[in-house]
Amino acid sequence: MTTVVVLNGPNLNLLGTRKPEVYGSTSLADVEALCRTEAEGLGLALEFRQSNSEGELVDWIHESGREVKAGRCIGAVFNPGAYTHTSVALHDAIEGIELPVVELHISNVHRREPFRHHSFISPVAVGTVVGLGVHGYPLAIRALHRISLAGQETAS
Ligand code: CA2
Repeated sequence: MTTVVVLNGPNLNLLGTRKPEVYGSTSLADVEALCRTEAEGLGLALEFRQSNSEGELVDWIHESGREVKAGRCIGAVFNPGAYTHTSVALHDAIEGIELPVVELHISNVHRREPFRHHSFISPVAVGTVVGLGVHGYPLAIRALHRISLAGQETAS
């Protein structure tokens, strides 16, 4: 079965425990359940991961990119957390392995502090979902699925 990957960066394991005014009260386990329902409805398997380590996220991006090349994965929905605004390494990993990524943010980063307005990920993402809360995750999965189907049409 073809897989869709959902990667979450630092501190997203705290989702639902603090800052509900910014991130809502849904836990990361609830987000995983939302994603699984969406993926299964599209006939996809779900690989859902979270890490507080930049290097581990780089490794998962490489692994996902290789799976896409092998035709076993359609790409990744990626909430890089605060690494969005700092990480050249994550930018280079996505670009280097040519992983189709939909960048996702739960909050509307453009309405927040100026340091959240710049993303190192957006220039190497196929698209972004921003500020729609946790319901952005299933939308992003759906978008990746559409994009992968469109790619298959142009490839044949
Ligand atoms: O809005 C988003 O999804 C963010 O990627 C979340 C990051 C933040 O640094 C980005 O600017 C925007 C932070 C994730 C931390 O999540 C927490 C959840 C609950 C309590 C504390 C942190």
